[in-house]
Amino acid sequence: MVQAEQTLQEVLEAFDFGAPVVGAIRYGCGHINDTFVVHTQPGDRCCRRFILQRMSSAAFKHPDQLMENIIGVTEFLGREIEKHGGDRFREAMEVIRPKNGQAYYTDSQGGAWRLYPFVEGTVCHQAADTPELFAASGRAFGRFQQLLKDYPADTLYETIPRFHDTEDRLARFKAAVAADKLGRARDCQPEIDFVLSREKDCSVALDAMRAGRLPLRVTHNDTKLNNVLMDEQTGEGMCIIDLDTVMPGLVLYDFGDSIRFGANHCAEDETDLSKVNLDTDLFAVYTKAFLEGTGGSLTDEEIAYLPWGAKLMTLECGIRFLTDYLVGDEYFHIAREKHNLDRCRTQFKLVADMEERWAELEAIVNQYRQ
Ligand code: ADP
Ligand code: GN1
Ligand code: MG
Repeated sequence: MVQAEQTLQEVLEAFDFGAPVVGAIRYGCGHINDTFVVHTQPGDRCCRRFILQRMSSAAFKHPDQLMENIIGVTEFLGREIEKHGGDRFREAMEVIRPKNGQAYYTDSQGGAWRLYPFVEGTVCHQAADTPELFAASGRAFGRFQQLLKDYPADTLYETIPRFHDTEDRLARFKAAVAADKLGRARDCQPEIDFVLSREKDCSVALDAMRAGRLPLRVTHNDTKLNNVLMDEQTGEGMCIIDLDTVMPGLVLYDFGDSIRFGANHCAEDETDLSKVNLDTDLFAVYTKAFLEGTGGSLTDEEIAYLPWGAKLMTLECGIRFLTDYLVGDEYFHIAREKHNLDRCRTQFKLVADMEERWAELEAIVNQYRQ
């Protein structure tokens, strides 16, 4: 048996699935964790599925703190959902502990693994194929924000320090360009210049926060469309997943990251940039739905900064992809050469589109202010 298979076997034995395991295979399109779906066969009943994940050691240095956050947040969400008459086992994640009773299992190679029930009857979309779907994700992320509004933010660990600190992302990018350890900077001078000419933008949200104009809240921080499971029957947002980055943050991070990923009709790694365009109708649909989901709880300043959320999350993500390309693809999973550079280019094309249509974005946000 090769090492990877041996490790997987060891991990499967560390959990009690309540029935014989019939297989475990790679699953999903996440860029960070290694995700497997585990199939079990409980006697004469239907196959039960689980999501088994090896948490990324490149991204998360303290899996113990990460899991403490996730257990705290999922239990809190479960209680809130029950209070509102919902089904906590479909609308919130639930951590299944390994046999040793810890929050996760550490394998003999040092990998940290966690287990969740597979939320059945749901679909995970990679693109906003219809406005209704995108609106549903907006309501779900807005509601998520609402549900966590009384969560004690000071008990949350910062699982990735300075995650959406765009100034810090810029500084790390500059260091990667200066070091250029793989000689890759020559492939991407236009992209490097794109970032350098937007240096001031990187401080806009942080300046507003430091000036006390934008409050810290508990935010998800990774609100891609594929981090919400949609109900197969109703098409509504069912369960928010990928809670690794739930931390104190600005609401514009959650709004902006959804726009970055979803308000267009292309894959994040599309190589034909003529297909990469911001869809302002989708921007409008999401803005309306997200604001509805937050239940009128945002301040006027927060709402005014939403277009900046979209631009900054897109610029920052492009900077992160480009930095990872320059340092040798250490963080984001890649499937081909220059994958991170391709991803960076789609993000910068979207930023340029947003800049061109800035007045339109502001007008849309104004229209949906409550
Ligand atoms: P990553 O951080 O790598 O993106 P995710 O936690 O988002 O990892 O999981 C990757 C994919 O696995 C998701 O996009 C989704 O398709 C699927 N997934 C994760 N958790 C569940 C779950 N509890 N039920 C069903 N599918 C899930
Ligand atoms: C990662 O984990 P996943 O695939 O949902 C990343 C996000 C990026 C995104 C780009 C923990 O999201 O910050 O915006 O890729 N998550 C982490 O697709 O770094
Ligand atoms: Mg994910």
